[in-house]
Amino acid sequence: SDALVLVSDTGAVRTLTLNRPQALNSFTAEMHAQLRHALDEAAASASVRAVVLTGAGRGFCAGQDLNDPAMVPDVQGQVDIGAVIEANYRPLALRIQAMPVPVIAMVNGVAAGAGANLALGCDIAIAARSASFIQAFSKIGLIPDCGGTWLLPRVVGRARALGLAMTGDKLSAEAAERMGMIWQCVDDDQLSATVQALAARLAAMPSRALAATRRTLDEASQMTLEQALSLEAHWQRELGHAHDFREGVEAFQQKRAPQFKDR
Ligand code: T3D
Repeated sequence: SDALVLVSDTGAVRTLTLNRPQALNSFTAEMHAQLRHALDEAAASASVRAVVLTGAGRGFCAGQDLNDPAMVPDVQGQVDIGAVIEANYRPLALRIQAMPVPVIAMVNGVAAGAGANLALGCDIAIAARSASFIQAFSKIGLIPDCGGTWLLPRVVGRARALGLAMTGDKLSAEAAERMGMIWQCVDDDQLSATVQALAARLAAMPSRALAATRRTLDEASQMTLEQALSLEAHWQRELGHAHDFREGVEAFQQKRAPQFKDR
């Protein structure tokens, strides 16, 4: 297929596959545009209740395509990377944080630069044992982007964030699991089944509450306890008026499986 992002559904789980395997699924402007479109479509489809993001071939995503025309210096020898960031990486990171359903990164291979932070920005990252994570930015004179400066210290703490970002060293999936950077590392031949099973489980859960959980955790990390308690009260009030809460309690009382539908 010529598509740079492949879209496929299994039940309520939508899988988006970055599809430039010859360049380890590194980002061109066109792949960014297709991914934005695919995320918007998934967000707007009531039948989609979980999204899996993965890569075709042996890599997950190698970050910015360093051969993209946008990377070619102008006559002054300069590249406007700021424009690329504003046009492409900012909207991508914000879209993922705003998804109304859980987003799982299925890290099938190397995740470098913005590709690593794309994986970390998902709600849950599960990596194949042969996969790896590289904060490659420092090697080309940049800082972590695609939300990396915000995400990394939160997920691994300042010391490890700085160590990873300054050295640009490759971190194995096992080491990433040990330091709490990802949810789980699994054997390569178990990756797809593990992720699809988890995605199907999450798809059957109350989507609106899951999305509110992500949002509240992210916002509360900047707050005082009092502010976080107010934010919790706000969301519990909202969710308490919704179908899924009534359904969850009723199903518990009736000892049956709940049928959630809010999104
Ligand atoms: O606009 C901006 O620049 C700002 C945005 C910044 C965001 C960023 O993501 S900056 C960081 C950019 N990414 C990198 O610096 C990573 C570059 N890639 C690598 O260091 C290595 O490829 C890997 C460590 C990821 C994997 O190494 P390895 O040995 O497994 O594979 P390889 O042979 O290096 O790569 C395979 C092919 O993919 C190769 O092409 P070829 O020679 O077979 O035709 C390679 O050139 C290509 N490739 C890999 N990464 C990129 C890429 N092509 C373009 N851009 C890439 N980022």
